[in-house]
Amino acid sequence: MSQIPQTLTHWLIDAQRKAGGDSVMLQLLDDIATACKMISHEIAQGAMLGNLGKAGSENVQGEEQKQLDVIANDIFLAVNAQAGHYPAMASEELEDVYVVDGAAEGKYLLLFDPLDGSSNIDVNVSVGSIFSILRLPEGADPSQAAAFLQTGVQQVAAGYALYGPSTMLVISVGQGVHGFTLDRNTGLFYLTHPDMSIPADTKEFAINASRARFWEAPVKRYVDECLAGKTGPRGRDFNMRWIASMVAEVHRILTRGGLFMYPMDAENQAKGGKLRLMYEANPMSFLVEQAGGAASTGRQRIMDVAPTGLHQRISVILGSKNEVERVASYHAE
Ligand code: AHM
Ligand code: MG
Repeated sequence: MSQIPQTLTHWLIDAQRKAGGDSVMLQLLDDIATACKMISHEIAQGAMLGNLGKAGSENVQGEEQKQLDVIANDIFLAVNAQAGHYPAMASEELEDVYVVDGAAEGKYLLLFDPLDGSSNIDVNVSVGSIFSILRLPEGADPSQAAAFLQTGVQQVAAGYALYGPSTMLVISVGQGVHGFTLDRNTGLFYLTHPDMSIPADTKEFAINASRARFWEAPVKRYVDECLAGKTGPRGRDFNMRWIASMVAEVHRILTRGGLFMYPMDAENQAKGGKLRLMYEANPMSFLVEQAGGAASTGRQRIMDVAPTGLHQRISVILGSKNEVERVASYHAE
């Protein structure tokens, strides 16, 4: 009999057998996978479905919504509401908590960014979806944002879908990071990247250099030292990348290492940073740490930050451990 790669469903069954307990996590991740497949289809059809372009509305952050932001958000809500495991969800695209009808018994909370990097959609560059699953705290009211305001270390699962040349789902339930690739013919995700791990050292970093004039001194120092190359204090040449799609950047780092920074800068300081803690920074930090990397604000571990708001923003420095620690040490000096 010829060997076929393991499907996501079989991998989840295996993982549940090893962990013991009920099959709820299996169902939750299976639903996430379904939502991501549907979004992948919408994106892949691009202009043919008439989905590109602006939606003519703004989200809670005052950012212009693309049609696909709205479509992806609707798909995430509808698919993940069905099984009744989430009494409430929160999304980048919704100001308030979304209460799910008929799911009062649900024990989990879902946070997501349905379409991250959406400025890339119209130019046919990779985008993604990011999700974070939390337990509903005992006695908490799921309709209140307070129920969601848990530190990143309390996440029970997190992951992303990358809609790139191929669609991938990368997840962690706290036992390593595993990547699955969508086969468009069978509609199944297959395990293609088991046990993804981030090398501690790297010669590649990612930052939006157009913001250099706003950076704080430690970030400026780090980047200057990288740019100085072989003859500078680092004694080696560095390569730079910027896709403007965090999912694609984190995926590259999980594949071959690297450092990603969207640090605090003078222009974003009043907002707390650019990226959102609850559905961008925390789930990505969970994956990065599970893969042996590190994730810091520059001043503290991201997953230890006590959240104060659903849409709170934060400084993000993540990836290869030794480089994250170096940037953090520059902040400490
Ligand atoms: P979004 O959630 O509105 O798409 O914004 C998040 C994205 C990240 O994916 C990416 O790292 C960053 O914004 C890019 O920002 P910039 O346009 O400043 O380069
Ligand atoms: Mg986003």
